[in-house]
Amino acid sequence: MAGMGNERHLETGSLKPPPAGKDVVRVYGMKFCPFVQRLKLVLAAKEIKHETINIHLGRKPEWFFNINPRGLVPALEINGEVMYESDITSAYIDAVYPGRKLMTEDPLRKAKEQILLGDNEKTISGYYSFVLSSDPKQKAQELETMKIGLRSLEFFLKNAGTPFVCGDQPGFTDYMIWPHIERIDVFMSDVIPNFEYIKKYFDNMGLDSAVTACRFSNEIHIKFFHLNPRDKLNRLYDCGEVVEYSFPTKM
Ligand SMILES: N[C@@H](CCC(=O)N[C@@H](CS)C(=O)NCC(=O)O)C(=O)O
Repeated sequence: MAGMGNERHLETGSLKPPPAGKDVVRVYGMKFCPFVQRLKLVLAAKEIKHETINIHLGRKPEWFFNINPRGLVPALEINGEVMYESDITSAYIDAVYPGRKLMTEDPLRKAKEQILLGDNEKTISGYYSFVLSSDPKQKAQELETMKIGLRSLEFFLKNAGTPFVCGDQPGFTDYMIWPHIERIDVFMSDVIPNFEYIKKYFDNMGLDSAVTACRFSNEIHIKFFHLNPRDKLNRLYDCGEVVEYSFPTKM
């Protein structure tokens, strides 16, 4: 969807984009990256205008390592200052920009959400290892790892008694969790219906305007990822609509 940015993915040999204008929020992203999606969800929820420079992760432009030496997206650039890591950049945006405050303020609830995000790492690692493995035994193990994380989310939602992790509206923690839940439903569609509270949560999140703005159809997800899940070089980064930049990208 447009929220993720349809800008062409720049590759090795491309020209470095000119500096962003004063106070312009610039996101270095990749259209299908769930970590970029975290930041985009936060920007969408707070209705913050921004520009996107997409990076081909199989053939990264040389200059990108001067933006993020880790070579990862998302990266955020504002007035020449650069930050990276999806949770850190998202928290920065929430702290500094106007709009709905997304971070939970109550210290106890916030602590519980942070524990949940720790468990969510199991959901993420299990999910990736499951979809990237072709060994049935390993897949079964990874599914179990993923379920440890999902059980923690189920438990949280049941105890909280609220439609979202952050309460009556999706907040920071929801936007950190959602991108992988979206993908689990696409690539492992029989998993979420087994969790009563996560199923309701999934349906509720699907109605949120930030989620809709940053969500791809199952078909587009499958086209991008399943072409060859292990081959970063030949993924269809420019899958779907493509927008060209207003500045030159080639000599
Ligand atoms: N911990 C990072 C992870 C970001 C990440 O893994 N991004 C992937 C794309 S989904 C990436 O940039 N991969 C490039 C690479 O591994 O070379 C964050 O939360 O921002």
